[in-house]
Amino acid sequence: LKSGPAYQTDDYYTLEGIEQYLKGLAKSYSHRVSVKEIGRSYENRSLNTITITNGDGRSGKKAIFIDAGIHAREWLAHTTALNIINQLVVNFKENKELLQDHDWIVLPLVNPDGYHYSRSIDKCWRKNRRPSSENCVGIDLNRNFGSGWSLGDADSDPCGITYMGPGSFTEPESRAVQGVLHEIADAGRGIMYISFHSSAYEILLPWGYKKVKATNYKEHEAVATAGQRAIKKTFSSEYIVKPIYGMYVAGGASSDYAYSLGFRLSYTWELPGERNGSEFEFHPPKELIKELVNETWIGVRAMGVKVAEI
Ligand code: ING
Ligand code: ZN
Repeated sequence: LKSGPAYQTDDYYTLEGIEQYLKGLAKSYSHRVSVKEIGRSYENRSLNTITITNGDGRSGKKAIFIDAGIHAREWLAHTTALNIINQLVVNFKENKELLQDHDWIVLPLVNPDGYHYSRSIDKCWRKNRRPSSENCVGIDLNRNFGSGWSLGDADSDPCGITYMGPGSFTEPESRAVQGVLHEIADAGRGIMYISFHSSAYEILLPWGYKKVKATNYKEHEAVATAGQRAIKKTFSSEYIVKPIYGMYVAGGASSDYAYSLGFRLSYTWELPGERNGSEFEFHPPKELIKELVNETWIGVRAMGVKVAEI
């Protein structure tokens, strides 16, 4: 067996680096892994998912869908998703129980145009890169989904940082996510959705567009708490588990949409923005990448184990 590309922890990935990493894995582990283009961004970049199985050929397993980088500046999110892929593919032996009854599908880069812009021009860019008016650019993809679109904290000003767009699903990137979520949910396979953001150290539960708890809120809480506890035990970091609306009411978010489609569990995961009291918000120093992504993996893994029990 050839060994595939190693996950890089010494720096943030470039766009090309991410694509090469995914394609390299699909080549080296073709019996367990496949990469698929699910759409293209406004600037015509590929949006690639990687589907990870245990290679037993059983189809129709429940699927855990993870995405990252809806917001361009949240660099830790992209690399956290890549580490999860690495754990499931390269460290397969240690983690294969997680793939026994579930496939994992990961979209590590929802907003490649924004990420490119954030890496090269404006570090704090959040939205996509489609012109939104004569003078402004960008739609907030996490306000552009079709669940409670335009409600609450969603800006109708095209120049605003949380601009919701001219309608729901007007953006190629949110439409691509909609497509995969639909495909999984319609096949009755949607067990868990996690969307990575930063930087509030929180695991957020539905709903976000209204002040109502998910009907299976207890179950959501039980699975999230498994992650929270595992992280606390290993790293002593303290995540908060709460409904999205406990932070602020906002419509058009991806995790509300996934839940509305029938994903049994749906989370927005806010990664850490500080360590040992020093704040880095969206851009942790490179030296911290390894520790931070490993911390999150401990939590995601514990949630995967818990989901296998339900
Ligand atoms: N946070 C999310 C945001 O889009 C959120 C929080 C999630 C709001 C779901 C509404 C619904 O604002 C970050 N960090 O982007
Ligand atoms: Zn975000």
